[in-house]
Amino acid sequence: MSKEKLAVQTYNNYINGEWIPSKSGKTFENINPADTRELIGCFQDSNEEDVNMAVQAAKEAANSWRLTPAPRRAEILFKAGQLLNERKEAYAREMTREMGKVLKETRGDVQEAIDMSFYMGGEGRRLYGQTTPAEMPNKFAMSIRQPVGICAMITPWNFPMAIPSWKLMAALVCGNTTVIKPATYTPLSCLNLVKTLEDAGLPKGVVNFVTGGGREAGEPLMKHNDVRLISFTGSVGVGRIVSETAAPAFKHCHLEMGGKNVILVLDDGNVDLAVEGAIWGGFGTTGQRCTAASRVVVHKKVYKEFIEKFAARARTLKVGNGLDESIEMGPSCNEGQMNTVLNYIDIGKNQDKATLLTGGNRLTDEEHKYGYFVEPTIFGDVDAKMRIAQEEIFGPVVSVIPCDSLEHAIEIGNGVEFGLSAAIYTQDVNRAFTAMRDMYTGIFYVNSSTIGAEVHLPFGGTKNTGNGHREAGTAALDLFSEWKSIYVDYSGKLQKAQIDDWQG
Ligand code: UN1
Repeated sequence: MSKEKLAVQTYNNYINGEWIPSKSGKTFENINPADTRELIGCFQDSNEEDVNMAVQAAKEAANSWRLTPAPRRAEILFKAGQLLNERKEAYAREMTREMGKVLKETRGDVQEAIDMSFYMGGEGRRLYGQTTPAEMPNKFAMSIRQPVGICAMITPWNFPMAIPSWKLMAALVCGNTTVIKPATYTPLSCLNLVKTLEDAGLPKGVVNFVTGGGREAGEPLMKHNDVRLISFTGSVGVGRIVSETAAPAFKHCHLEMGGKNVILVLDDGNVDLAVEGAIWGGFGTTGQRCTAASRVVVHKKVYKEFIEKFAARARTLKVGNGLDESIEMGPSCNEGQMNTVLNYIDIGKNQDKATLLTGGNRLTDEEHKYGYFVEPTIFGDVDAKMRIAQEEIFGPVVSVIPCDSLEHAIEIGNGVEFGLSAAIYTQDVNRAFTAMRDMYTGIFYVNSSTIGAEVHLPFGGTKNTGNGHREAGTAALDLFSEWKSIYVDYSGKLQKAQIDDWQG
């Protein structure tokens, strides 16, 4: 495929309904990780002053947005969903160019934003609370959702439109105003989402978009006194900083962090299906999903068959520029990430001393030398305690660990610091239900890979993956709204709960 060239463009922040440059006067470059000679565009290197303006705009818009009926707010989300659908192909291509994942997957990323727009649009006519009996006569009791306030969002580069949509759509339908700061590697996809909301008729100030570094823009955003909620998706290290930053003012804090997800393949599992699941979970999105299957625990009876087929299939994967429809795996998203991956491969070989079954190298031939490409890599005979089996790599590296039984598989599966997603391949319903119950994760699949969560179910995980919250599904409404319990006494007298006998 011929290389697509865009005239280099400078993109602005979106504050109070205006596309404006940063007060810093500085920009940063967004580069194509499949071909670093290609500049996608320049984005604003924002600072505290820009952040303050964005939060101020969100503050000024808060009251009228809060008072806009939720079904009316939702109409804008529906419209945005329609527009995203019309623009899907163009946005997917831009996303492949800035992030690297293949077109099929960037179309999926935009689709996830479309799904979330419609799903949360539907919530505009629900946002259910409870009505419930009161304990005294002539008294009415109910609970309603109210917005939290100004929500700050800090989003990652691996799902550059889907994850911003999870946060924005839920926050908006609940009546919050927002400031979003996307990852510096993929600002264009988030900008496209914000632009779509603008085109769908979102009033000024309701969503504000600021690009820039974590220290210069992210930190002042999180620390701002007027921000009530911080929603962050990213690494455990940064998540801890976010959590500590939120704590002194008791800001709501939602953290979605790493994973070391596992596929369990039992001796009665369909091995060919499990191989396909491991390929998709391990190498889809170049292994750069929080939900990626970076460990496969395989019963000894089928271990040999599994690793042979798995490695053989991995060797056939076509690695390259994701804009080419025949490519199955793109590059690492940036140089730092690629170096992390290469470092873990080195650890696997030289420190852990696992068996390298396939891959292990950066691709440096003519086709790949300008990108951050690493071969699909599989380690076999991995011990569950090795670093490659414990630490999140976020790249195309899978560890295969032998096991003796279902119980052993579950023990290995749970033996990591994270708890996002797990899967089992078995034909035995008893074993499937046992694993479903005993795997301590937020997501679980039977006879399917660890990736592929749908927007209407809760998304998130246990242990170091999160801090107890979930996004997507109705769980996201609990994140982006506060409960208010309301008692209406129409008895015309003072009735005292817990004190009065109901007969008065
Ligand atoms: C992520 O990996 O950060 O379930 C999000 C999935 C996608 C979302 C992944 N729908 O793999």
